[in-house]
Amino acid sequence: MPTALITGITGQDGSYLADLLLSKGYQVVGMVRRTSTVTFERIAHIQDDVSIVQGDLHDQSSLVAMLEEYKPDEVYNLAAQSFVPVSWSQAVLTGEVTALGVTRLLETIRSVNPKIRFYQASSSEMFGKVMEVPQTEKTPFYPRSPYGVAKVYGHWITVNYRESYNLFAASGILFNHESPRRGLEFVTRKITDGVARIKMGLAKDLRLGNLDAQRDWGFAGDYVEAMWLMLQQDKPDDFVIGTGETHPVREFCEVAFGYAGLNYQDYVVQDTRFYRPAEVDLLISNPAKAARVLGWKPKVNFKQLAEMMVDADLKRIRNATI
Ligand code: NAP
Ligand code: G4F
Repeated sequence: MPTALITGITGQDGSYLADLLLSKGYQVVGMVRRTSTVTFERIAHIQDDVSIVQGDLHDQSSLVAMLEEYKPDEVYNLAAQSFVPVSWSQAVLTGEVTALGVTRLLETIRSVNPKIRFYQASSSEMFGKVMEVPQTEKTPFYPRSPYGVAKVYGHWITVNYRESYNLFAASGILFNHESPRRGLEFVTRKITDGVARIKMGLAKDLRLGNLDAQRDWGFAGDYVEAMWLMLQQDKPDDFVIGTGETHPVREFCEVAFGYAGLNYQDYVVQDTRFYRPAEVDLLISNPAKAARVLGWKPKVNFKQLAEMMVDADLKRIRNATI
């Protein structure tokens, strides 16, 4: 039975990846950082099936101890400070975790067991002010936030350790992916949570920032499959993962509110507090390489994704108000 270690198992992607790996018969080890309250909401349903280990991407010795004790065959590095706006207010922390954290983990793999297969969670935010439409594995990077800059570092250090030390280190350049487990501060979930609150009479409006930004949104459950596929190949490589479609935030509002029988224009208020110092205006992937080499294709489309998230938030808020 192979063993996989997931950093960031308590996050959106970590929880879906753990579900997937357990279904494939893996022994799953999840690294969690010490917090004063429990953050296991997304993995509550599998808590008895995974091994939880304390560790932090800031702390090299915790990473060494973890790899020595659990001896994973695969390591998925999903942990990060992942919220773009916070990367301006906590730029150094973002660099420490999201950029240098990758080097700490790669150094640990190199010294403890260089045969470990490593996945790095890279991001379409690296394309930022896009140099090409659509974006492929060859599109140059132009990050627009400290988060994007940190992810560029994480990507290149992964490539560099692959080339310098012959590690099996793959980088997945994933476009935005969402789900009912998405953090409430990200725009899609903020919208579907807002729709549910307004529908249930708990809120009167929803304050958002730039409605014209366009994103290539897919379903997180589909994207973790691509992560796993990358580590099953004969050789490590980089892959763009997305749907190949782009939609403005405004359209996500239209679909999500419309599904609940509401008109978004009656409720959405634009608030400059949610604008960013530098915006990423347009992201759209060309996932042809993933289709060709990995045989990967997304299964959930834009409308199904928005509706799935509205359904889940309506159910959650109804249950909470009973
Ligand atoms: P998420 O929900 O924000 O989860 C982030 C995870 O990282 C959480 O488990 C968090 O732990 C953990 N973490 C943060 N700082 C840490 C530290 N210092 N040490 C150890 N763990 C730490 O993010 P996600 O959406 O699942 O994304 C997973 C990864 O993919 C991230 O690296 C993100 O940057 C990247 N990515 C995401 C997308 C997307 O659209 N979702 C697209 C491209 C790339 P707590 O639970 O304790 O906070
Ligand atoms: O949902 P968002 O916060 O996601 P963003 O910035 O695209 O980053 C996410 O996707 C990346 C992949 O491309 C990941 F690497 C990253 O970790 C994260 O998961 O914002 C999407 C868009 C932005 O253009 C933002 O300006 O929505 C716009 N927006 C408009 N109003 C808003 C809001 N974003 C948020 N969070 N909150 C708003 O009120």
